[in-house]
Amino acid sequence: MPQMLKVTPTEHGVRLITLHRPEAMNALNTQLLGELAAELAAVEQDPGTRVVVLTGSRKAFAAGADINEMAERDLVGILNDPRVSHWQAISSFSKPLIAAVNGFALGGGCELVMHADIVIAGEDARFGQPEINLGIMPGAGGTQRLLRAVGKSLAMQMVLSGIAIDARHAQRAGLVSEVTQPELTIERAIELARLIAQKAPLAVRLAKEALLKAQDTDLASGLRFERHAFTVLAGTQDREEGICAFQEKRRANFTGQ
Ligand code: DAK
Repeated sequence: MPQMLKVTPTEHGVRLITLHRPEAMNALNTQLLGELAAELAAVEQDPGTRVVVLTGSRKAFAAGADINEMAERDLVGILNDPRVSHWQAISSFSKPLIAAVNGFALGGGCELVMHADIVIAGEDARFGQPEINLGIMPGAGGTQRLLRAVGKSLAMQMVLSGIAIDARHAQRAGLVSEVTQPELTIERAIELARLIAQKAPLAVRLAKEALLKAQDTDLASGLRFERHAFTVLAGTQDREEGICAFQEKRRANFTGQ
């Protein structure tokens, strides 16, 4: 049973996972990251859960790695850090992941946001990579994913100065897709998740993979992957169902076959 997560049973194909470590602004210690990695691994095996919404509290999505825990680690501890494998497990999650962000998303918290496929933010959300203030730098993909998300100049500004940006700025820069009133962030993320959960699962999965490829491959290889994925989907029952439903003017009933 997770202790630092609240997990809402799957409804309409959507599972809501809430980071719950209120006494420390959801700082990501080894236990919390481990519970999250394990929960996502369980969702991966559950055909009934098609989309995950990940959120924190109104005050903080997550204020970064747990600084007190970091203080206890020396170089050997860092080299054998169990958090590395937890981060890897989180980054290999293949179903759609939507982050609903309110309050602070700092350091590892901002990096966790960037593991999500879609980010919905409350107006009061703040995104930042303040590691430089601790004499370190981002270590869970922050330099690589932030630059790809917001471009070189803003990524450099955020990582080198440690200054956070607000939700509107994050949206203009491409880190966030929609900004809502803070009390509506989770509701909007769930609405979007339910919509995606109704689509053909194989198409969703391959489309996600193809879009992620675009971030780390050259155009020719990306186009080859897209062509291949498109061809794979041509042989699915869900493609037949989607086209039939359109022609028969009814809603498609996708099965993942
Ligand atoms: N760690 C531990 N405790 C934290 C924390 C954190 N990151 N952030 C907040 N807290 C705790 C505070 O210590 C305080 O605890 P008490 O004093 O009440 O016991 C409580 O949460 C409430 O915080 P504040 O009193 O500070 O609340 P404020 O509203 O005044 O300020 C704040 C909120 C979020 C602006 C502030 O707490 C803050 O600046 N927090 C630190 C933010 C930060 O520097 N984050 C970056 C951490 S470095 C790795 C991958 C990634 C990373 C590391 C390793 N590997 C793959 C190995 C990532 C590194 C980081 O994220």
